[in-house]
Amino acid sequence: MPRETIQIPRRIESLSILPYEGELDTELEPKIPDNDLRRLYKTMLSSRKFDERCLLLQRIGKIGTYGPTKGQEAASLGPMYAIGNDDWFVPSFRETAAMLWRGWPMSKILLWWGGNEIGASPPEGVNDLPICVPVASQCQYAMGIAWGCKLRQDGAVCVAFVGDGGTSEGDFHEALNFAAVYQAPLVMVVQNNQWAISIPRERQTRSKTIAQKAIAYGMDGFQVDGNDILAMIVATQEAVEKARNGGGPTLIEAQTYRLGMHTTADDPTKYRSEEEVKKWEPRDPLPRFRKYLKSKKLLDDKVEKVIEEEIDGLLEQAIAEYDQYEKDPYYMFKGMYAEMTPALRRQMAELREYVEGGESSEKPRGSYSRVL
Ligand SMILES: Cc1ncc(C[n+]2csc(CCOP(=O)(O)OP(=O)(O)O)c2C)c(N)n1
Ligand SMILES: [Mg+2]
Repeated sequence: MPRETIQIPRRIESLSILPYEGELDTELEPKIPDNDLRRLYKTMLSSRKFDERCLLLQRIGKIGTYGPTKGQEAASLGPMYAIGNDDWFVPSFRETAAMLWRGWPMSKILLWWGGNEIGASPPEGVNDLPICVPVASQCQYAMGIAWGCKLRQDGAVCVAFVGDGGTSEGDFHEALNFAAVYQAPLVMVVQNNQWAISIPRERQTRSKTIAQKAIAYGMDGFQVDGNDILAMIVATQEAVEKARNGGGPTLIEAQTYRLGMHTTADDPTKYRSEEEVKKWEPRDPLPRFRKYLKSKKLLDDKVEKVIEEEIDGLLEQAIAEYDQYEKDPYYMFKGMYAEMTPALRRQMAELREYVEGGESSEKPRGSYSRVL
């Protein structure tokens, strides 16, 4: 048998439209109505302001923990513009901007981070799953949903999110392999923010890109500038259209950067350099999009002020709503199953004894802090 190079008929492309320096490539610029551009900007800014506020709320003990999304807003928001309400959105835990676009009230997102199950119930009228923390487990749900859409022939597609760290989990591989075999209408967006807590992208995989992993599954891969909302919209629109027309799944690698800490329990200065953060700051998706809108005369100081005031009002309202809910430290046990298991009952009693027993009581054996 001769020795030959196997030709693999798959595309891996990269895309960036909105520059952080230099000129816009007008040939690649998508035609998006002005009102939609403004709404996208408002959502992105809402997400940023919500993020800043959550950090403060965690510091004063109002929410348990929080995973900031600063710098990653375009990567999750862009794909949402490419789908309709009947399509499915399966998030990981850094998709605040996407959730706001889909109509999740800020108070609900606060409830989730505050440990209240009500924060996991999606708003009416959209096919969304809640925030998912067990890394990459959501890939399996997304694949099942996409396959279900195909079996039901309802024309819906599923857009799911996972992090670069999540790509090392078996769940990610199994979901993509299955989705490709069954040609399920799944668009898997990897938010490659360069870090999985303190593990850099280089130690996550030897592959040059995450997008190229698509080749092994037999699907197309797309490496996109994840801090460029226009590129994220265009890439997802193409993948969604293909999936809707029976062309199967696509893997989109959104190259982005976590400008903040992993969560409020993390200190990133322990493992990454200030120079690296400085390198990514000019690529921040928010000022890039703002500059674009200003160049199109869709934003000026007056409009911006109105938008900012509106968002600030919504934030205050959301926090006031959140404050009205009872904070129950035992909910993590009671809310797990319809009926508590003996182990959960035992753990709850142990915690209650510790909390109510004061200083002298023995510390519970397990860790009761929210692990993220
Ligand atoms: C199955 C599982 N293992 C470990 C964790 C703890 N954990 C939370 S986030 C995280 C890193 C995830 O990195 P990545 O997928 O790149 O997402 P990012 O946090 O960067 O958005 C880990 C290990 C978890 N939540 N779930
Ligand atoms: Mg990551």
